Parts: sequence; C-alpha cells; structure tokens
Amino acid sequence: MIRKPISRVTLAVAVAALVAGAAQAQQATPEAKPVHPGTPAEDLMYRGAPVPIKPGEAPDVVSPKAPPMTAAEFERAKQIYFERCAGCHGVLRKGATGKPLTPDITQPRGTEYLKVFINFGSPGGMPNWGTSGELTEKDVDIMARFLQHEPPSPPEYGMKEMKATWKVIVPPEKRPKKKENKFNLDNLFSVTLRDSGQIALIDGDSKQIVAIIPTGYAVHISRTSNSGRYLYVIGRDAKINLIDLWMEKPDTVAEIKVGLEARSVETSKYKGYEDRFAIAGTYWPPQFVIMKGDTLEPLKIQATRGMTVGEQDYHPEPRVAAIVASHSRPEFVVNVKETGKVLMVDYSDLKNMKITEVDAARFLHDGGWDSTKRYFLVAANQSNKVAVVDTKTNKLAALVDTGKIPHPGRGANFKDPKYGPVWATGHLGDETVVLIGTDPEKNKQHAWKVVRTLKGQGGGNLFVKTHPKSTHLYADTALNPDPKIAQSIAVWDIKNLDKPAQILPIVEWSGIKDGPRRIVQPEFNKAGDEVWFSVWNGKDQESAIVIVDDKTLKLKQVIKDKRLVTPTGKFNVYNTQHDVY
Ligand code: DHE
Repeated sequence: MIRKPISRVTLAVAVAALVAGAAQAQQATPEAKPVHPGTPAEDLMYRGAPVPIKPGEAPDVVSPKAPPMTAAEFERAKQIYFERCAGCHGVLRKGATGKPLTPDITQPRGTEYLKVFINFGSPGGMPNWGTSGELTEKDVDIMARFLQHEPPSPPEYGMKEMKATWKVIVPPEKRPKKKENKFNLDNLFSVTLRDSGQIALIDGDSKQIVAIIPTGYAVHISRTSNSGRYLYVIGRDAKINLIDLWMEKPDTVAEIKVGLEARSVETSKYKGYEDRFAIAGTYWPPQFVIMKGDTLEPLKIQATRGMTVGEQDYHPEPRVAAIVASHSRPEFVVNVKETGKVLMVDYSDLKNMKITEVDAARFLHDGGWDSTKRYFLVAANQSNKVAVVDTKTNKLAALVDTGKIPHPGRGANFKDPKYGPVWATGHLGDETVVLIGTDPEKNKQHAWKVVRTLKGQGGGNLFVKTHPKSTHLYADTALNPDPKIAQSIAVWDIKNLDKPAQILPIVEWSGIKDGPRRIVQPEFNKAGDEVWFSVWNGKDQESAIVIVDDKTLKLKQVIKDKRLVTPTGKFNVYNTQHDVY
C-alpha cells in the first residue's frame, strides 16, 4: 500500500480530533482527570522509567478488528510498550498518568491518527516519540497498530511462583545471637545504588562504605525492622533482600521475588508484633503479600483489583504505592494508586483478615506520618491533593488541596512559629512547598489546612526533609529541567519562614564537573546535625554523597568512591526505624 505523506492540515485535524475525543471521554466521567493533564516535563521524566517486564512474559493477543501484525512486530511493540509507555499508561493500558489506550478507544481512531499522536506528541504532555528521534518511523507504525489490539497481559504471580524464588540463605537459628560487628548501627545508612542493582551500607560516623550488597534490578527503597536489626530492600523487579545488620559483615539472609514489578516494602511495628511480619506491594500483579519478618516466607497474598473512588469504575491494575506500619493498631496502611483507596490491613489474624477501605483520591503515591504518628498523609498526585488518614479511627480525616502534583517522599514535620505543628510537601509540577497544619487538638483552626506556601526554586521537587533537632527545612529540585536548579538545594530557616530560601550549591561542592549531577533526597544522620545529599549522575559517570553541616549550612564532607554508582535514596537506620522526618 502506498501511503501519502501527512499534510500539516491533516496533522492539525488529527491532533485536534484526538484531543477533542479525549475531552469527550472525560466529560462522561466528571471526576476523571484530563487525558494528559498538562503533564510537566519534570513529571514525564519521573514516570518514564522502563517497566521490568520482559516482552516474552506477556503473550500476544490478536484482535480480529485491529490491523495485522507479524509475530516479530508484536515482540518489538511489547518491548517498546513496557520500556517506554507502561509507566504512564499502565501495563493493561487502562490509563494512569497517561490516557487509557484500550481498543475501544484506539480502533475508532485508526492507524494514521495514532501515528500522528505518537510522532508529534500532544500539547497536554505526550512526548513526541517520532519527531524527537526516540522511535523510528517503522516503530511508530508498529506501535500505532499494536495499540489497536487487546493489551497483552503479563502473567499472574501467586504463592507457587513466590515460593519458587524464595531462599533462606542463613536460617534464623544460624544467625548471630547478638551484634557481631562494631558498627554504630543507629547511624548506618543504606544507600540505593540504582543502576548497579546494589545497596551500599555507609557508616555514618566514619563515612566509610562497610558493605556493597547485590539486590534487585533498579533497586528502589530500604526500610528497617522495628528492632533496627533487619533491613528490607526492594528492587523494581520485585526482588526483596532481607539483610541482617548483626552479622560481622552485614549480608542477605533471605530473598524472594514477589511479582514482576514493585516499589514498596515495610515491616510490622505495632506492640507485640515487632519484626514479626514484612509486607511488599507490587505494581504487577496488582497485589500485596504479607511475609514472615525473619525469613520472608510468603503467608498471605491479597489482590487490589476493584473499583475506583469517585466514578466507581472497575480498574484491572491498581498498583500498590507507599506502605507504612501503623503504630495505633496491628495494621499496615496500604496505598493503592489507581483506585485511590487506602487499605488498613489487619495482620493480627491472617486467616480471617480484616481490611478497612478508606476512600481517598486518585492517584495515591508517597507519604509519611505527622509528628504524633497517628495521622498518615499521602499524596494523591494527579488530584493535586494530600489525603489524611486517621489510623486510630481508620477514617479519612481530610483531603487537602495542594499545589500541582504533590510529591512529599515521607514529608517533613516541624513546628511553625505561627501555626504550630505542620507537615510539609513539595511538588513536581510547581515551585511551592506547602505546610499543612497537623494538630487538630491544640491548633484546631489550622488542622488539615495549607497554612503557609513557601516559594522554592522551581518544579521538579521530589523530597523535603527536616529533623526534630534541626531548624532547617530542605527541598531538592532533582527533576527540574534547568541544571542549575536541579544541582542545588533550597533551605529555609524554620524560625523565620518569611525569609526567602537560601540556595546551597551542592554540585559545586562535590567537585564533579560532568554529567546531569542531579541532587536528590536529603537525609539526616541520627544526631540530626548532618544532612546527606546524593549527587545522582549517569551510570558511567562519577557520583558522590555530599554532607552538609546542618548548623552552619557549610560543606562538611564529600564521599566519593567508584563503587557509588548512581546513588539516589539514603535511609538512616535509626530515622527509618523510628519514622523520624
Ligand atoms: Fe520512587 C519512594 C514509586 C521513580 C526515588 N517511589 C517511592 C514510593 C513509591 C515510588 C510508590 C513509596 C514507597 C513507600 O514508601 O513504601 N518512584 C516510584 C515510581 O513509580 C516512579 C515514579 C517511576 C519508576 O519507574 O519507578 C519512581 N523514585 C523514582 C526515581 O526516579 C527516583 C528519584 C530515583 C530512583 O532511585 O529510582 C526515586 N522513590 C525514590 C526514593 C524513595 C521513593 C528515594 C523513598 C523516599 C523516602 O524518603 O522514603
């Protein structure tokens, strides 16, 4: 078939029609967000990471009404889709940050329309995959046809699959009876080495790397057990490493793969259940699993598929985002992204497991405790809200309107001189850091309201941090497109919040001259007098950790080592164990 080149007019009409069609689809569901809600570059960059599902794991699904494809083209399309599209549109294309791409929507549009969309992107935020040179003309054509077929579904992952990957390397009875090393474990840092699939354990006192431990692919976060003895590390490939910090040389004592893609892991902290259970949530399949805390033996798997809040549509792929352990009850607080629900999962009786479902808002992502550890505050990022859950009553305490795309990490707690206790979040989509009042008892008039809005350096903020002993609030801007902004940190004086932020030139202090060198995630030491920043560079480039003296805001030390490959998150054992932030 000879295809005519697409004229500018055809292109404009095609894009307009797609956008209009999308707008129509929205009107049908009043609470639904715009198809591509003006996604800022910072947000797209953040969400665009490859999904670690291999094309072969998802079988081809040929839909009779869709244009034909060869087996090789299917394979190529699945690879491109999982690597570049699934992060925004969802593995099953039901829509997440990006719009739904199911055949009922794509088939009426047809191949040419879809090609235009993929080639040129949309004003709302879809990247211009074709004209940017990221995808070839042939790939664009393959993708336009692929999207009209039913989405291939990766396999489910149940007890049998989990058990097949579960290994207890050192059984509990063969582990040390007491701490066998000389490290000050309270001040140890577990540092994510994202692209080498490892963590580094760094002694916070001597600043020496004491161990490099292999973990899952694109390792994501570390959490410590209630006692502080065990470290749980999860990779994007859903592999969990259980590391015993009491060993002479801390190392993995058990491991398991709990699905195909994951981000969150946590352990039980309620009185009487300390260190007893671990939990991990997965993006694929959409579920969570409760395990034995000291061996990772999987005990109970629970799916999260179900209805969304608001429009109450069925969602086949509600991914599990942040999980925390309640301090008020024997429960895990499980935040489900696509349904916008917070599940309070009672682990006291796994055979007759009770789950209280709290309706919050879509799409839940990350969050942290208020200073009393009664209220959990979680970003509903595409709703531009923070949901507040009361873990004592298991009820939604409030939905607070914030700036654009809140992204708190675990947030930051401190006392505002005027408004009392507050919790802070920054935003991916704008330059603000908002302070939300958190004391419904003594400062009722300010509780669950934005009491102050600080102006930071720009959008692309990922993490804010302070410490009970500090009088400073730090905010990174790691994903800001302006390198000067991405390479420095804003810091406010908590005692004088009307004063503009001071900017710390962290990259300059690191002495590293080349590469993107994004400064990411402030993390305090145990004493609360040092704050650590990652200089996150390319995989083959030099990275570092820069340590700032919190009192003077001057450079204290730079940790450089060729083993520090792409350091991102850092987790101080004591602060993580006790939820200090
Ligand atoms: Fe994260 C936490 C998901 C990209 C660094 N990240 C989290 C949590 C979730 C999540 C659900 C909360 C876990 C919890 O508390 O139980 N992150 C995702 C994504 O889906 C996303 C957007 C895209 C992806 O493909 O993974 C993503 N995250 C990133 C990054 O690109 C970051 C900046 C660098 C990296 O290491 O990959 C990154 N995420 C982090 C860090 C935390 C985190 C450091 C923990 C922060 C904390 O202080 O607790």
